[in-house]
Amino acid sequence: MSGAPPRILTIAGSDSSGGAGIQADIKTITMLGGYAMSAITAVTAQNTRGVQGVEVMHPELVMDQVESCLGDIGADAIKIGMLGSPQIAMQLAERLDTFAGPIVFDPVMVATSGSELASEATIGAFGALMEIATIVTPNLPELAALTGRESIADEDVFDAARELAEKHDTVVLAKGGHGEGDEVLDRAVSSTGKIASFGHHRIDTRHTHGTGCTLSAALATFLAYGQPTTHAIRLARGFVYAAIENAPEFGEGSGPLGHQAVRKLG
Ligand code: PXL
Repeated sequence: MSGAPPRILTIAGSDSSGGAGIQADIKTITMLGGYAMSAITAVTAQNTRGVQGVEVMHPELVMDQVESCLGDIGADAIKIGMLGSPQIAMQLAERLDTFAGPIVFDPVMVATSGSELASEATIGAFGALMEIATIVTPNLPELAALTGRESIADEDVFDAARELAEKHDTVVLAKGGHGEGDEVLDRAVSSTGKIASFGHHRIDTRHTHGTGCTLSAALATFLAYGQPTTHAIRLARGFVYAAIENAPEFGEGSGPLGHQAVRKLG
């Protein structure tokens, strides 16, 4: 008999098309050998073209799901994605303040298809979650929004990430997928000023729906295994890269990744 798998709780929205959100998280965690649990914050009717409908869960039901998981099975790491409402964000920040394991917070604002997934009020509550997060994983537009910038020039990414890391005493992984050029460059900054860069060749594809969810879920899983942060980032990026390479090319818009086809990382 093998040892018990690491337990990962994902708190995120449901994507009916299976490419992002809870569905991407569960596929990722499972493919990496983890045990996946979920607390659903919102249900979206969605496909590769966009979001056709959203219903946000009552905060009490979100908290009940979290409690049901943590109070019985327990978790070695938590991933937080789409939040649905400022009430959900605030109640989670309060409840998870005492969680002992790593917390990965993906500050989701907009879907790859361009549909909005967080209101201004919800984004206003992100600060409380960054406070309790071990690592925050904004893409470039999210990093700009969280640091009060219109947009972000390549040479300002480290400064903006450092600003956020120091303010909330967390690690910020600024993802470069929305940047330009043949290389995707992700940059990490800790609150103590440690920096690291992670680059790989940009795959020319429209099938990137759920890349952010997949990265943060993989990161939570590797941290749950006890991997040090920079190595967990490296491994998580390898999983996303391989899942993009294996995308099934479904749908007419921004298609899902091929989580199920990943056999080896990188
Ligand atoms: O990748 C961001 C994201 C998060 N959560 C849900 C989503 C998406 C993107 O589509 O659908 C539910």
